[in-house]
Amino acid sequence: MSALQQSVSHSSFFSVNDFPIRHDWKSEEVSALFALPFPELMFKAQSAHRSYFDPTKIQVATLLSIKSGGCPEDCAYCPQSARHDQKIAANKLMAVEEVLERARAARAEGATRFCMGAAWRSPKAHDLETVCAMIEGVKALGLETCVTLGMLDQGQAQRLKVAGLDYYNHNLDTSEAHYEKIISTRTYQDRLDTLAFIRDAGIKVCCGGILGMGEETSDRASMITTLANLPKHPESVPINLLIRVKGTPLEEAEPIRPLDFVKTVAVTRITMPASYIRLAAGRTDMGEEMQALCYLAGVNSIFLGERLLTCPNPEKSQDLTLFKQLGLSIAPKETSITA
Ligand code: SAM
Ligand code: DTB
Ligand code: SF4
Repeated sequence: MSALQQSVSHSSFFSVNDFPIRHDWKSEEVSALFALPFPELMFKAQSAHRSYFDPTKIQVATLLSIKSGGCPEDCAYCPQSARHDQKIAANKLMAVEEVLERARAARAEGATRFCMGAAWRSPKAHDLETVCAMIEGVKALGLETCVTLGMLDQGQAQRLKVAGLDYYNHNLDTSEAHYEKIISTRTYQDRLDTLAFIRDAGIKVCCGGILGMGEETSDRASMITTLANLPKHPESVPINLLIRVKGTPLEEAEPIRPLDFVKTVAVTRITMPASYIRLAAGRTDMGEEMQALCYLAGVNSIFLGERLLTCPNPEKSQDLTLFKQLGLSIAPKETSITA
């Protein structure tokens, strides 16, 4: 038993040996998890969660949009695309010192990871250098760094590693089959290539998707199977609930049923037991009960702070009140066996 496991004081009937890290998931097997009776699914997910983590500890990250709007891509969910009606106004890349000021404030509020997002198809060379200066400055404050800048080539991934980047966020967003209904300006394979460059450069991977974009259960199973069968599981898996932003092609999308969302979290937890699962966008449309069920199903990370990139997030005080009600607390850095 590792020192970390010995230090975990929560009760668990299971150990990591009961939930080995696997990369050979069959899509029928993942679909069968979705079909389990809800109590069985939740028991399995909680058992997996407790084998690797203290279920009372929630990692918190802060998100900052360092360059908003004017994006040339056509992602149907995104208010930052220049191709949709009522788009977000395009602005310039923030100055390094302004970003560091925001990072200092986030650190003072208890964040351990600072994530910076830019509405780009892929970064231009001079912009990448500015982002590298931001990464160096944020790291010097003692925070973990994460950026999401769009597609990368091998050299760009290596440059970010040299700057000291900890995590890169790049989502698959949905299944390969459903993908063509959502984005036409880059392919699923483009995304997988970027993920491979990030991994090969030695940067930790943050990769997940969005639920509620008109996909079927089989699409959710397929996306999870692809993620779980990557050569290494993403260290962070953000599960976003679609924010149906006015003026985007998905503004009228049929919402996912709340329990189907919870089930998807549970299947993600079972198949990638050692990864952080982040309940990312869309929490302003969830009640406390749904968020509590997500924590029970294996969520152990959220964005804290009243803004995501361009959309609202719950008030910090609201999240802390819910934590108190549920007996949850903010996790210190690096509490998983693999992260
Ligand atoms: N431009 C970069 C890219 O696409 O990789 C980085 C920023 S992009 C906004 C990051 C992620 O935010 C997307 O991959 C998507 O999963 C999520 N996202 C964007 N708009 C969303 C929405 N309306 N609802 C939920 N998630 C959303
Ligand atoms: C992720 O999967 N979700 C975050 C983060 N990665 C960068 C972004 C959510 C964005 C929600 C829409 C907005 O605020 O513009
Ligand atoms: Fe651009 Fe990223 Fe939004 Fe797609 S998700 S339109 S790439 S900012």
